[in-house]
Amino acid sequence: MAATRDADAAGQSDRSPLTDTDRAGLLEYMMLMRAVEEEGLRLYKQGKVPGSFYDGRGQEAVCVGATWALHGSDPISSPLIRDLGAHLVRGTDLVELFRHYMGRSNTISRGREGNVHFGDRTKGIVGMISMLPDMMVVAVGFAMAFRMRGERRCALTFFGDGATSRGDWHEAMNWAGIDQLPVIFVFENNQTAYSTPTSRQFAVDPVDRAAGYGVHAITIDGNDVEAVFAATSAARTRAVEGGGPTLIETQTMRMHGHGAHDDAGYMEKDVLEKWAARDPINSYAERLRADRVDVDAIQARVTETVSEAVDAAMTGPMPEPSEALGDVFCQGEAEPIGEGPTRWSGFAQEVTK
Ligand SMILES: Cc1ncc(C[n+]2csc(CCOP(=O)(O)OP(=O)(O)O)c2C)c(N)n1
Repeated sequence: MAATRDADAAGQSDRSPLTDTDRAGLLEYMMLMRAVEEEGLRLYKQGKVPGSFYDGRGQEAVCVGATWALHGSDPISSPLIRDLGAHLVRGTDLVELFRHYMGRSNTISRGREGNVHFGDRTKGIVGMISMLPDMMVVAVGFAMAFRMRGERRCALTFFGDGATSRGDWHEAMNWAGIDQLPVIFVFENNQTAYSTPTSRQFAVDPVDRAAGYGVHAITIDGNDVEAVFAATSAARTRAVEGGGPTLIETQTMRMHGHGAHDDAGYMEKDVLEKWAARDPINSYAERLRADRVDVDAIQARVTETVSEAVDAAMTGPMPEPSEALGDVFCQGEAEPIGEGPTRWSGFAQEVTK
């Protein structure tokens, strides 16, 4: 299977199924991700967020566009530290999220961590673990289960360029290719793994490597949310119809340091300026403005929502040290993933069984 770098091969065309409501939604969720992360960084600088803070500035189009194209029953394993938008599209509560950042107890992780390593089974999201890219293999496992049970579902996983040199990456690709499983690999090529540029990471582009595993692969503009939506939507159709896995390389740029503790002094200024001019939110806002969408109203709503959530989050209590060792192991049967009333964009409305 030859790799293709042609976006049309991903099923993109002028006949986008996106409605005006979807377009406004895509912009709103990208804006929401940025506003939440800007607040998170502010709270971190005020000493209210322990540890560090990680954001995905400049990469909002990837996680928002990809998640928009999934059905609510399609699990994501797992959104990474640049992929907050996937959680937001699936309906993560903002007050809980800010409490989580601040390590408060009545929240998703009950104060055990303040990072973007959380998951929520009820939303079909498996939390990430730090060892990258272990969760890629978990996504392939989901896809295998769907195949065995005859379910029309597909799994999606995100990974960065840094992950492509690890063994798990190759194992996941190989397994998905051999069994032609319903899985989507979203490759967030943000040009650097911490301070290591891609030129020092691989001699052969992972998109070209994919062909060696029997995985269909394409490259798209990761700063164009509609391109990400279209590529993921086509990959999902292909997956649930038995066409096998797809790797989507999204070309984008990490506009901040690795985390709040990293000033990214190793990045070249002119490169960042070039990418700043292609900011995914600004460019999409401009495009929608030309279509008479009230972008300012969307931004105002986002700013107000986030500000209210931060105020409400301040009241949460801190966790009791005596509870630290609870919930380490699963008691009884694990709950099913994403089989409840998960929120999703409304796309991919197919019967799942
Ligand atoms: C196996 C493993 N080695 C090292 C790390 C530490 N680490 C966390 S994020 C990161 C950089 C990952 O780069 P990339 O996958 O390109 O994602 P990006 O941070 O650029 O979004 C590293 C080295 C890790 N989490 N797992």
